Amino acid sequence: MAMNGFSKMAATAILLVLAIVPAAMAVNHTVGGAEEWSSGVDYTDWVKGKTFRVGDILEFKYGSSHAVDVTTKAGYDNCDTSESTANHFDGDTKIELKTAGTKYYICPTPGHCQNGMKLTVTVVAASPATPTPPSSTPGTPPSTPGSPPAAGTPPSTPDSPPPAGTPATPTPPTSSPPPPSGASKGVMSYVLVGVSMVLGYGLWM
Ligand SMILES: [Cu+2]
Repeated sequence: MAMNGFSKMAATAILLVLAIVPAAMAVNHTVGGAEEWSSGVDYTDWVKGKTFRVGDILEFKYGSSHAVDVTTKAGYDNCDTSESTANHFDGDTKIELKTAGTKYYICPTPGHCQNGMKLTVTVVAASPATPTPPSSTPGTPPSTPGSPPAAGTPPSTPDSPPPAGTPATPTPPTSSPPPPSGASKGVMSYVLVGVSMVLGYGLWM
């Protein structure tokens, strides 16, 4: 039953790593790139080719003549500030994209929105699955690369593990290329893998 404990430990380490990766992929988008949030920038052009996911950040950087209004489609289309649901004017506004859907932002300074200082982005689900276009049906499940081993099945263990109580039975595993000299060494390698993954996780953070 010792093998079970070790494989559980390794599986836990793997799950920890897998759980961290998507969180690390949240992106901070500086609106307008180097041109930031200002007059004379084509924001429909800036949006092209970019993917905005739930959890990403839109960062608006701008001078004191500008501001950011969160608005509706009507507010965006008509540059109508009476539609605004929030107003930011601190010069460095970070807006987290909390839900999927289409978002609308305009500069409320008179004339700026009409001259193109307006932004709309389509936010998609957080999972890094297939980048589906916004209008298609969001029914495709996230595609996992390959087929992961079933839970509880330790990777590359000997087909017939030694019975508990006889630790020194030299049965080399058939699936791993370099056969260790004993079953106990095989167990030790699993411990080392598990420990190094946990250590790597710790260093990574
Ligand atoms: Cu402006």
